[in-house]
Amino acid sequence: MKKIPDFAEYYSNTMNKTFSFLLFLFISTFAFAQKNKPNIIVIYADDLGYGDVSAYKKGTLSTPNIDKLANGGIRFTNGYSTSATCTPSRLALLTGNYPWKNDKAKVLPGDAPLLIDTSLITVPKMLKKSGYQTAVVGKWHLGIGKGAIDWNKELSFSPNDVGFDYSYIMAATTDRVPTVYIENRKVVGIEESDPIFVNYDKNFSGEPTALTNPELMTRQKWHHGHNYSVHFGIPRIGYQKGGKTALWNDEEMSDVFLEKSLNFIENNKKQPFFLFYALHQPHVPRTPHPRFAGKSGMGPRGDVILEADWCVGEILKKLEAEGIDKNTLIIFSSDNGPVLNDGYYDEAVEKLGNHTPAGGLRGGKYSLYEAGTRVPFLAYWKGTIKPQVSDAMVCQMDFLSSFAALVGQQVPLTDSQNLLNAFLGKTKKGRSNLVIESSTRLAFRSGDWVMIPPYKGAAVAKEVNVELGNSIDYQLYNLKSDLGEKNNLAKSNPKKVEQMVNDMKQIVGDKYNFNAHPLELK
Ligand code: NG6
Ligand code: CA
Repeated sequence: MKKIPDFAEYYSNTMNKTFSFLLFLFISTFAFAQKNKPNIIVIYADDLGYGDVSAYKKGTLSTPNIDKLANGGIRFTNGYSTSATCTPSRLALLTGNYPWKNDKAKVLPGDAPLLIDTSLITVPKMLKKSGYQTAVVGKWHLGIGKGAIDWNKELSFSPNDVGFDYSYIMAATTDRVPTVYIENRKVVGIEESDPIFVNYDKNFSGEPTALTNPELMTRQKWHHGHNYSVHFGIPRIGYQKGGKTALWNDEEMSDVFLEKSLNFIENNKKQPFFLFYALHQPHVPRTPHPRFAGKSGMGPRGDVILEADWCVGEILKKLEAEGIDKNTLIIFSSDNGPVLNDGYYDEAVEKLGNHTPAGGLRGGKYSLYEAGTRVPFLAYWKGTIKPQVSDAMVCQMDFLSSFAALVGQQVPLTDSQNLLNAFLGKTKKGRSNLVIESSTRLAFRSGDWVMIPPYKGAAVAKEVNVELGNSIDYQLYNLKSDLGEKNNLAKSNPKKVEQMVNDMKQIVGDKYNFNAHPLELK
């Protein structure tokens, strides 16, 4: 006869089962949540070339921490920014739209208004809908405010208005005024008794510049441009006056941005977070902390790359120490390709030695050739992404749709493609094509081919000494057999040119007069 359990036994059995079930539910929900809502960190270097990362090109510069991401995750060999300069690439990364659709998406001055329409979806806005805490730390360069800015008051139209819960940024670049940090909506350290003023057209009367007082340039001298106000012994672009208590120390910048990033991770480790860690290296002026000065043997450019690499290592250490390394997707990339002389005498050219920042690609920053936009591109997620090299064509513009797919959000139609499976290493299939941009000139990458339409202008940028991609002839290269873009096949394969022009027109629309030769903006 079946024993009838007494109440205590019945109760304890049922409770055990209920408890086990709840425990199972809790663990699986937690595991599900972790898989579907990992922390996401985008580490975004400024002007770092395809060959500057040793995992891409073993050379004279060693980047062991970035290599950890490359060797423990996916190293994309066809990873692109949309543009060969900063502002447009960042716009595309955050909004998922081709930047050349916005006529104002050019390298912005430090007092430019916010470029992102606050009604648009952005990566952080989308992630917030899935419960993420979001932050941007580092270089912004997407504008602030919406007209004349009073830097001494609360700033409107800051990163906090386009989806970031927290921001600690520089407004534009290290070589542009104002040379101050901005935390959320306030200039850090500004005092009422010494307000700061900024002007890009006209100097403030009686204020020194690099031209009137060259002796102020104790740390670096300008080579081209960069001859306006001088701060920290370095001449900049634009005029500024006052704000002495708020002005940054360039050599400490790397540590400041790292510390803010580590604090954000620390404060948000118990919930999903998105951190856009926008490194300022190796953009000019290159000012390594004394800990790194002289360490690369390549002058400041090499030194600040080592400094940036060290920062990546500190982020990895922190994630491990907090026990969230297996729950964090890290993407590492760069906003555009490399440049050596970008306006200062800093020995980047003289001390380069055998190092090849472009890693065998043609051109560099500002270029329509591959080195302008094909950049280091890594995806790392310990325990989830299997180490591999992927030749899938991926673009930073694809983060919006791909991250949305990861966290289960719907996003409006943009130019961003859902390449989540490529970013997780589950497929080597990426985009079939991509329009790349440099200073309002466009080129078209499709499959293994790239077609550069004819453009007016210098073949080589005079001061920076980079091949821009301008030619009066169409250019066509097969990147599979000719990665260095040495053999122009346009004349021998006019059918391919025609097909690519037609495909490009489908995307670009009537922005260009394709009947003009060279091409003209309409
Ligand atoms: C150029 C600057 C260059 C750099 C670049 C923007 C001069 C002569 N050159 O105009 O130094 O600041 O703009 O770089 O001023 S980016 O990476 O932010 O796009
Ligand atoms: Ca840049």
